[in-house]
Amino acid sequence: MKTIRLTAAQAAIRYIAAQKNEEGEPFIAGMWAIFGHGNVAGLGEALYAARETLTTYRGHNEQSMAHAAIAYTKQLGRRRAMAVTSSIGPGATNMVTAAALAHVNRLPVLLIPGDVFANRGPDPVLQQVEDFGDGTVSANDCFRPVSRYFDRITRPEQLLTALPRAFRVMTDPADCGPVTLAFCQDVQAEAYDWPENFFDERIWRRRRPQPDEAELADAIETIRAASRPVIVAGGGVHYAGACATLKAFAEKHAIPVVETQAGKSALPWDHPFNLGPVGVTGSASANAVCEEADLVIGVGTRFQDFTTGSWALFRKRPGILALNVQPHDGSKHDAQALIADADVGLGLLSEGLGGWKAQAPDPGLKETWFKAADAVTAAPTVDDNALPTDMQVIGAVQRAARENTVVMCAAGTMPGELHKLWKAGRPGSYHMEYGYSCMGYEIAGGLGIKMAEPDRDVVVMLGDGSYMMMNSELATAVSMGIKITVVITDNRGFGCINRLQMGTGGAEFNNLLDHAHHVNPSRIDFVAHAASMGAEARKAGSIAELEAALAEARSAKGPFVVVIDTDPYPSTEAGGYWWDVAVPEVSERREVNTARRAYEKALKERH
Ligand SMILES: Cc1ncc(C[n+]2csc(CCOP(=O)(O)OP(=O)(O)O)c2C)c(N)n1
Ligand SMILES: [Mg+2]
Repeated sequence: MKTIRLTAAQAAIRYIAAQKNEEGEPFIAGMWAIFGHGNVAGLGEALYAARETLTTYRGHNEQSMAHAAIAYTKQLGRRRAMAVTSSIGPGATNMVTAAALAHVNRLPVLLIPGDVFANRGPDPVLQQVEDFGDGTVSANDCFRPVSRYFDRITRPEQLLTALPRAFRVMTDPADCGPVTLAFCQDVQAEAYDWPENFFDERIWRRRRPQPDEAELADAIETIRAASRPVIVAGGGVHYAGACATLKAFAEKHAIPVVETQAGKSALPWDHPFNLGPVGVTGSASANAVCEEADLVIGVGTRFQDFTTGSWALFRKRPGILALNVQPHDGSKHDAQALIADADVGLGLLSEGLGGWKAQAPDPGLKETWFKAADAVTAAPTVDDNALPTDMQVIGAVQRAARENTVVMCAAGTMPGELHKLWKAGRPGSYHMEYGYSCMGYEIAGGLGIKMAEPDRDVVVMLGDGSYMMMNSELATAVSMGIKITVVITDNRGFGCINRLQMGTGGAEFNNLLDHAHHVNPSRIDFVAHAASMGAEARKAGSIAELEAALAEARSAKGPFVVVIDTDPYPSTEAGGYWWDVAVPEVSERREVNTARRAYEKALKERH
């Protein structure tokens, strides 16, 4: 056997660069890195040597670098992914939140935190977490519950099995998620004689699991027996590339489709069978169809509480049929499972159903919904001096959007409002991280989306809270010459949580900056802040000025930030659904007691 002598870090990078997707592209499109103790000497040297085959990108925070990596793969429907390396200790634990985000959203990312010395010679090293009773624990053990595959590389030759395992997990549609290879720093630098064929190019095909015959037959029978079925389209529709098949399926069998946050844009907003967003942040049209359905056909959905109205939406106990590639998701809430790739599954179901058709949805439902939605997104009249609402901001962004625009967000007021109100034209035009709904995903995520699809216009929508939590990759976008448009709605605090607090009977407390402990009133200048990182930045004093700024953003070369003050109180009243948020059973506040009574009533109705 021919061998080649390389350090473990050099071998890892060489192997990573040789892994291709079925389109022949490198599966790992690049490595985000912040070096420090534990990765600069080993991995740093290897990445430098391999810079022509695997690009290294430098960010400003390990968590947000990983957000960029995760947004990249989400936007590409998991066809490609990115890697992120950190130092040991704080650099590593900074990535734990991002690992959880990828885990919840079933998105592949390769995390390579440095780890303590395997030989333990210099222990304890700088940043080493010392467990008094367990010599095998390091800070990286925090990654275990939030990785689909976790390994600690304590000998070079472990990579011979660990790396193929890592790629198997990242490219498997059912198991897909974050992989953490905690890489001991002495091992990174250690040389080994590697079999040369370990570095041969390898193609990782996307597996498209076929359904079990009996499960398929049962599913066809279940659908045939239904008279008012509804399809809940989740993120799996996008990841399976099943949008066109879903559209054909809905049309042929006259079954209405409703969309989750991850599923939105599977069907164009104005398609007659797209009844709109479902659940807590859903449209009245979609939720009305779900309430009356006798069969819910979940396609690629995790049935998260925002989708099911904490299951209250299905209180009439319709049958649940779950077409999912992952048995865990396909069996939730006693669902009848059809375990298969969404595209394959829908195709076979359609074949089996032949000419069978359900009753087409009432077009009046959508008409009524859009009347309500259009009213809240319309530009304010000229003599309206009130602060703009977030819904009016969405209207302005929508009017400025083009066919290739991607709107994105993760947390705050915007996800719910965008789910309800955004009119998504084509698959991939709506990018919402609402699995982990992680504040701070937005700017770095926008960067990742633009790296994935450079021809798209990327509009990042976020609140002042999310911006303050994590904004430094704006400077990365500036230095990489990456153009994204960032719209900051400044309502001076955590508006959506303030409303939730009020809705559960709470006093306005610790959410808006005015209601938080302070000596001086907040006077954050977001325009100056963004400009200080090199972005072009504007303040819009009105919706009309926002529209003008968005027009200006078109010709910007790099990131363009628009800040607009909005009213923290209003949200779209139309549509929506109950969400289970536990209200205190005893309280001195009358409002809490009232909210508790309403809560108990809602719980009774659900059960
Ligand atoms: C990392 C993280 N911390 C806390 C939360 C809980 N949370 C959700 S939205 C929100 C407030 C968001 O404020 P902002 O971005 O200003 O949006 P707004 O609701 O004011 O429009 C908070 C604290 C979260 N989702 N993520
Ligand atoms: Mg805010």
